[in-house]
Amino acid sequence: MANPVPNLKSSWQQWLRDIASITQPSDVHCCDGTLEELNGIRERLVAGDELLRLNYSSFPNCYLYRSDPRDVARVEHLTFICTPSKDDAGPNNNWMAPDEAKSKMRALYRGCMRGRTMYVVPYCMGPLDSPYSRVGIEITDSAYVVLNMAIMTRIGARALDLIRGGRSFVKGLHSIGELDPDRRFIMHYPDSLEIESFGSGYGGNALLGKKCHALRIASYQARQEGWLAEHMLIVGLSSPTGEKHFIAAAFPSACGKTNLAMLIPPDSMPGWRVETVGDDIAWLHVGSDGGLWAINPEAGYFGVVPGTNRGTNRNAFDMIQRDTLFTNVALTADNQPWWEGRKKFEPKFDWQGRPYDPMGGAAAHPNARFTVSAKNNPIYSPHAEDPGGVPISAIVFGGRRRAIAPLVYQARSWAHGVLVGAAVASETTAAATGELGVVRRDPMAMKPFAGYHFGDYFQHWLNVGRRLTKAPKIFHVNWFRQDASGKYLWPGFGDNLHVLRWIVDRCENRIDANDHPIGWMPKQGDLPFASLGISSEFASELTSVPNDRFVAELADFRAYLKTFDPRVPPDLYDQLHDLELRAGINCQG
Ligand code: GTP
Ligand code: SPV
Ligand code: MN
Repeated sequence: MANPVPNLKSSWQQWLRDIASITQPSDVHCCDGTLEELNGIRERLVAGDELLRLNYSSFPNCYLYRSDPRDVARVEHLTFICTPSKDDAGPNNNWMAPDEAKSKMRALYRGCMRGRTMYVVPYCMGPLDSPYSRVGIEITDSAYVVLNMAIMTRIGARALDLIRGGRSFVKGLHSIGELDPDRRFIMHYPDSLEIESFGSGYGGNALLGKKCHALRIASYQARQEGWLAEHMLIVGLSSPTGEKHFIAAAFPSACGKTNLAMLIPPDSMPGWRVETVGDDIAWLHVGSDGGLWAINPEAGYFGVVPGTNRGTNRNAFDMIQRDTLFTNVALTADNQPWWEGRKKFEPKFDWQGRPYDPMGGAAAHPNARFTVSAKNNPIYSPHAEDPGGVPISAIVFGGRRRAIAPLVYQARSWAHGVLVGAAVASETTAAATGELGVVRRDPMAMKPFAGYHFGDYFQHWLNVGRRLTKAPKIFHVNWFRQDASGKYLWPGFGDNLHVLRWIVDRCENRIDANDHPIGWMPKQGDLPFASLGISSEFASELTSVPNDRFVAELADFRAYLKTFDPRVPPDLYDQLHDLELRAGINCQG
């Protein structure tokens, strides 16, 4: 680096002064993260009718926030990676030259906090004492964002101490602006560790520690430094004999990470125990033992509310009965939160606060969310706070595919697993604005979150694999296969533990599998389809891949991969070629 080493001890204060002089807030509040401080912020929002206190006897310490109806999901088309070279951002990202982005944002930020408080939120991603943790400061004019950051990350004095001690930190600047979708941008400058977000107060657009820092900026740093920042849950499983495994799984947004991370073992698997390390993001490092070790950089959950109930996920349902900030759910007549899939009661007001009209669509927004501390999770793993992380036995990729991907299969090797991850595709969900239910390619569930060129990213995955002498095994799952009428073939939720058990048995080399062109598939009898009431017709559909669809899928994937040339690793093409040969395809495009 040509730049002289800045005086880090004071650089953060100079930065605050610079931002305040541009944005012109009426006052500045540095958050220390105490309970009294957060209660005060919350009370002011309640007094100003920006936050609604929910029914205290059924939902103690729970609140409802209603977003601007034009601001209810991530906006991928307005999200940019601003590297000096466009090529480095890759075709998987929107790109803008750093200077152009900076001046565009400067114009938006000028005077944007007039009459508002500028909150300064120092935060730490990961346990405060972990060598893998990273720090940042988010400046924001949204008190709602502060309340969320206080749950989702470790904010306050201890994070600031790390920055004062000289740690490099990510500078995040956020303003809700006027919430105008036409004046909204989320910019990332990975080289200078900066994030600039304007015009949205929602989730991944505004809680800058989450997708912006812990995935886009962190993935860029991770490539330079030899680790991985991934859109993955981390879950621990203990068998009745006491054997323990941790699994990391990458599924696209709203495709089941939180649910798998908090799974309740089905009655048919007595003695099994599940613990949650993380539900959305994993930072993975090669350990001195040659294994892969994971920490969860977050401290809370920003989870999808609709569909959560005692039957699907009792842990999540219990967890959000107290101390929870709800966003865009509906309301019952007695001020309880209500959502589609909540079995009891009925909505009186929809997520926009209008009288609920049963003919007028969903009462809760399909991307309604809960924000809650991980400490509320009845199965929060004590290992989630381990500074060195947890050892990963298996990596699982998955997506929402109604017709093609089987319930589960295993990759033949790490390199084949990287191909399996690169080939993930999924039907789009309400987590991002845009058309719903259309299949799109989403490698490693990182399409919206990789901070650099996917060709380089695939190469980086291969490189990390070469350093692993005890590499996790790699798998692919699909809970969302449907019959012709749209009914799910697999019960999902708690019963997904049967599939995880097969995965663990494969990791331990305890069971054989069928050699299928796509990878290793379960042998008949190794998954309890009949006892789950699944017909043999459905069972065979769940464990098969129709060859014509597979051939078409491979052609589509090859064309997609080509869009990342010339940076696609030759080894990945070799893997694809081998797969095509196994599938009986004799082509090279
Ligand atoms: P993000 O927070 O957006 O990253 O989402 P996520 O991957 O954590 O997804 P989540 O677990 O919140 O699930 C999203 C939706 O999928 C919810 O409506 C769930 O009810 C549904 N879902 C989760 N697991 C399963 C499953 O095993 N089967 C079926 N059919 N639906 C599921
Ligand atoms: C996702 O969309 O993957 C989420 C929600 O986890 S958000 O925080 O908005 O990114
Ligand atoms: Mn997510």
